[in-house]
Amino acid sequence: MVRIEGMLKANGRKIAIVAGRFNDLIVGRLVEGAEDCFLRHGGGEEGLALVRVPGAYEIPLVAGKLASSRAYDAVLCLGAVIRGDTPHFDYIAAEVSKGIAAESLRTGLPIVFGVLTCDTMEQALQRAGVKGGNEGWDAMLAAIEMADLMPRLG
Ligand code: INI
Repeated sequence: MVRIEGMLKANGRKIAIVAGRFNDLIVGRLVEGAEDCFLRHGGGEEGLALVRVPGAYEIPLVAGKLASSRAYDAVLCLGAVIRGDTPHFDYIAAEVSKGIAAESLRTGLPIVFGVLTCDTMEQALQRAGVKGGNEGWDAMLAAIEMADLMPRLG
């Protein structure tokens, strides 16, 4: 049996981060976690690009454009959608998740989903590394693995 898997090495890799400005208290921490993960896995500062967009809803369009450019090995999407008193949350959460998946399949490039969808700000803070793990760090790890895996598939 041939086993094919991606290594967690970011040396020489180019990854674009697309991050929403909405809920920046959370998203800023996700960006910090993602950058830290990339550097700790051998990536260089010159290998990272950060594109800010107004909110999570705008992420898929920009992620798709970056993926189409073929200038990056992967695109990492970071955002935070937090439930309010109206159904707004459901529309944005559905569109951003569907949109990111669609752009990744359309372009054939890994576009990783690092968008938090939480009921409360407290849940979001916990997932942004205030108490424990940082989802931005975890999502970057997935991006590094996928960036290494894709060229191995031929
Ligand atoms: N954008 C987010 O990233 N998170 C949210 O929680 C959010 N809420 O709740 O409204 C949000 N709204 C903005 C949206 O993403 C767009 O930027 C806006 O609708 C303009 O298209």
